[in-house]
Amino acid sequence: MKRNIKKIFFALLFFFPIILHAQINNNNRPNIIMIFSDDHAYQATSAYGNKLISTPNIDRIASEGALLTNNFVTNSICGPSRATLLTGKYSHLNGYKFNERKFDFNQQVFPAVLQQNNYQTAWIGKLHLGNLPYNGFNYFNVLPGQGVYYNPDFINNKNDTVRYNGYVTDLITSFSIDWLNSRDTSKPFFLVVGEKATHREWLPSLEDLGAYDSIDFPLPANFYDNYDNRLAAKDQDMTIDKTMQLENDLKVHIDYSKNHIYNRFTPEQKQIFSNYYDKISKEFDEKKLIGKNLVRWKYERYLKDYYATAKSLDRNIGKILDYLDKTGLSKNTVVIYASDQGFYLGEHGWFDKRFMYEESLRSAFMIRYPGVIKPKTVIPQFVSNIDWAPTLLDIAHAQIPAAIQGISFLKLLKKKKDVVIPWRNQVYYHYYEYPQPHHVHPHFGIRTEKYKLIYFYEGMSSWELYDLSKDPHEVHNVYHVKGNEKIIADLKNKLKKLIIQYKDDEALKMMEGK
Ligand code: SGN
Ligand code: CA
Repeated sequence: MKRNIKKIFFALLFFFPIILHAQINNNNRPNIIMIFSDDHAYQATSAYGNKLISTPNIDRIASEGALLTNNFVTNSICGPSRATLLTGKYSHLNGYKFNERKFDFNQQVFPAVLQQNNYQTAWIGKLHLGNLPYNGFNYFNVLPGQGVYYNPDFINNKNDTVRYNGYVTDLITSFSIDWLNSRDTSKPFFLVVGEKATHREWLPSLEDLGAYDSIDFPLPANFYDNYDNRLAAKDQDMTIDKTMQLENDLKVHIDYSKNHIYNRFTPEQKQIFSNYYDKISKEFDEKKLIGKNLVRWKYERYLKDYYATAKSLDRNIGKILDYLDKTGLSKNTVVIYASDQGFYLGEHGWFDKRFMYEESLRSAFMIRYPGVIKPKTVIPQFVSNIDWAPTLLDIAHAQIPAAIQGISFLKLLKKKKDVVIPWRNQVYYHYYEYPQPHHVHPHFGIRTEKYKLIYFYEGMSSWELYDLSKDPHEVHNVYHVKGNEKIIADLKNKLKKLIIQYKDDEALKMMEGK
């Protein structure tokens, strides 16, 4: 007995400093939840100033923390944005330039560094990297590919594909909360809640169908853009007018037997869904719209479905925030809301993304970090999605690998008033996927505070210059306007420096050939 007590005493003596050390370490390391949506335009949130709809739960993250008003992506599509999130690198260095490939998880991904720093990590929901996240994640339960909205399949980390009954955003929330409840509480955690919403075909939870039907959404100023002097903009395939489909996108006269999305419905779900969309189809038939009236109707229907899908998303974000409050986790948990890229809500007459124009170049990003970020902080500095990984590592007190191309913006978030922090005032962009889908010609370019210079190189050789201070809607390409030669030379010089800094050899060759 005595010997046992002695043993326990010595064991405690030995382990106590380790336990204490781990405890101190963990106390300094906050939990991190990144709610990462898909195609949710920053201009579709009330946090970023939309007054027609409201996203109270998303807004809560910004008002209790910081809103980043100039957060840009490096390549505005889904998979590449996620690859950049994981690696802190541009597409040409992480190897993921296009959607629908297989992301190489053998390379360094920042959640693996978090794991080395005692974090427990999980990705739940949409991943869309053509691969499973076996490196960097202790747990995953992800949608195959794009996933579907109703009664979706998930692939779990035992590699089983399981179909669940319910709406995708609700399921992702409940799986996330299940994981939080079952996690190892001795460790800090990093959880990505990978949302499918608000991706095309913009399907809300059944309870939100028609949520915005009473609102007439005004057309954006450049809705009827004629794409003058912009070859690539003229040549795209992403207009509400021609590309957006009445059946697949706007659910007019759905052929339920043929459509893989809807043949998962239970009879009850189908009833609710078709009750709503049958009315829309009837209205469509009765109106017999043509020309501008038809386009306008499509635009309205598009936004009504899109915003209703965002409403389901926002409610689910509220559930996560409530869970954190109820469990006392809010105090020591950083919450981020971001989207994988921006999206067009009728600007230039478009939906989708890809172009280096503002609505798709810029994405939502807000972060709440109690006790560290003052409520209602606004960060106007130029931040990029290459900076997300190093910032999260910095928050976790982990070392940032030298190969990461971005820089931590934690110091901007913590900033005291009147302290000037030197920061970049330009960003570099490079988009590749062509011709399908949407026929957007590959391009690279630079955005400064005042200007944007873009070079479209595949299938054409075409430069564009915008003075954003005079032309925020980017409809006047002034590249060939006399008097701009000096501005262009200066921007090309800056662009080339960025290309060299970020080691984009392919772009450098093109710049040197010019
Ligand atoms: C699908 C969509 C496209 C969209 C890409 C990429 N078509 O192909 O409109 O651009 O995904 O989106 S759909 O008819 O199948 O919905 S991304 O967000 O994954 O990059
Ligand atoms: Ca996306």
